Amino acid sequence: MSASNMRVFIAGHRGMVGSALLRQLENQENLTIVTTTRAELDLTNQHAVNAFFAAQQIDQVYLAAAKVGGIHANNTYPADFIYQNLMIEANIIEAAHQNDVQKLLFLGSSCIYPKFAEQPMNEDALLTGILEPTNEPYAIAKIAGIKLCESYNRQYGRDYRSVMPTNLYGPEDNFHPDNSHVIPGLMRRFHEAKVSNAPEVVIWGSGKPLREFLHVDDMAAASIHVMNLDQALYQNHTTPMLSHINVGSGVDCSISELAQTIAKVTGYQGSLVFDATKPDGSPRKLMDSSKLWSLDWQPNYDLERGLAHTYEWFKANALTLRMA
Ligand code: GFB
Repeated sequence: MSASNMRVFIAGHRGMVGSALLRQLENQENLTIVTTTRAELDLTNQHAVNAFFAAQQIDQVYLAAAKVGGIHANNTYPADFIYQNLMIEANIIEAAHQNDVQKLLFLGSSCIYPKFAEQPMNEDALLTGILEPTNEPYAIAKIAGIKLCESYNRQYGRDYRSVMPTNLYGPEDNFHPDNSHVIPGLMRRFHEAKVSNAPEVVIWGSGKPLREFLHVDDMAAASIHVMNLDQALYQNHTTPMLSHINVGSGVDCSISELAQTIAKVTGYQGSLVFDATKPDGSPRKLMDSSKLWSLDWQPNYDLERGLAHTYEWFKANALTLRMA
């Protein structure tokens, strides 16, 4: 294989992370980006995924396809979250191996770590305690994805790597009023409250949980960085059975502070009301990303600038927002 004909498959290129990867990779020289839509290829269908890989001559895979959602969606559709994610990752990883794809990057989630993991959570916290119940099925599927990569590396000598993002936000997020994550959910609610002059905006839960957020363009840059690390360097920073790397901003804030920042960014001046009947989820999720930082990567956006960028995108795309 020469560098000039490297074919890179971005699975999930219409999602928030996949589209950010596409924006950053599509102008790189020596790469041909391969994508496919859900209508063309059902990633939960093993036969179809095998046929796709057999036809496409793929050299590298970014596995960014997943069924994702916020706390309400995870709690309401647990079967969809565990089934679809297990199928997508098992089908793609096995088909990649069968078709001799040597390099793959799997994208996981910070919810793989135990609910009461020591903070900030480092990679060693995996499988040391009980998970947060609102997203346990999704987390189990993502843990299985890491273990699939490690198992193919150990048994077949593959170079399948995993990155665990903290809570992400940015362009192409899902702005559904109920099924989204907290940033798109609140951004939309504050925007609509501003437009309609509503006196108050409701925030789910107590406002006390602490979350770390990362702009998706930083996540895409980190993913490409980890994919391109020299294999010996990657292996020096991981072990065969603990091979994933955290990707975070290193800064967390309370949901109440987040809501105030979104109010500022959107220009909403009414009151904030907390609905304690809604679940809080994990009390705190701050990643220890020092491993990645020691591998020469740092995030670019701070939260307020990232939110302002996302709000500009939201207003420019208000008529075509994804709401799943
Ligand atoms: O973003 P979120 O759904 O993700 O919720 P998790 C974060 C916090 O924000 C929770 C509160 O304490 C919510 O109760 N919150 C307040 C809201 N208002 C809202 C709102 O309007 N919408 C939403 N969604 N939350 C997810 C997992 O957990 O994190 C997924 O369910 C995934 O599996 C993702 O791992 C990264 O951080 O609680």
